[in-house]
Amino acid sequence: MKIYDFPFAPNPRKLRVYLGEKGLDVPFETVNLVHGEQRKEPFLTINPLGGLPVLELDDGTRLSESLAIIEYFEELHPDPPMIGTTPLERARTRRLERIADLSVLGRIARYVHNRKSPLPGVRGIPEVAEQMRAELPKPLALFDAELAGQPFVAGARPTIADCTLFAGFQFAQLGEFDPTEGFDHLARWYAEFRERPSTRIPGLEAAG
Ligand SMILES: N[C@@H](CCC(=O)N[C@@H](CS)C(=O)NCC(=O)O)C(=O)O
Repeated sequence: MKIYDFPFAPNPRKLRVYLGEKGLDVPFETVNLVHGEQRKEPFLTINPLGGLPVLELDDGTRLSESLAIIEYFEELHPDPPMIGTTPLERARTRRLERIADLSVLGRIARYVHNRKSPLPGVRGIPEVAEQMRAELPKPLALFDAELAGQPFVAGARPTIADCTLFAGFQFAQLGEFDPTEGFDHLARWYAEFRERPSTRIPGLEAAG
């Protein structure tokens, strides 16, 4: 088993943090997105959509989509639970993870790529960047309110919602802005979460 990965990109990062929290050790094979390796063979045979991460099983089966890969591991390794334990807890965790992905990570990614993309050949549209940035405070306020009364995004322990939100915030560094600015509870959570061993990228001193 291995994971095609580029550790600085948000969707692979989300999966890395998840695996770290679970204590699962899966080998990574780097596909350098900045060099455009995702847009040519052999990677296009691995994932015709040209996106990372991709999980490859020992029998050659391949699975793309970060959340599908996470749910696959979660079903194989339910402890510690990262999507809650009761139907309501699981629904609430998934709700927050979806908001973190679609309304925070996705917008931060579109902001970065439309402002000054690290990917080759991406021509940004400044108006789209500004629109993405303008749409961020509303979901960030939602997470700030959640974190006012609990240590992690979905409650007392880390879940997939923390992994996704963290990956989004890390990518904001490329956009040279701090998404926690003005949100005290989010700032507290981010400062604490980035100290967790799961956020470290081996070979780099700290999460950065
Ligand atoms: N929805 C997919 C998104 C996959 C994706 O687009 N990944 C980005 C990295 S965060 C990528 O590989 N981009 C390369 C490109 O657009 O050329 C997932 O969650 O895995």
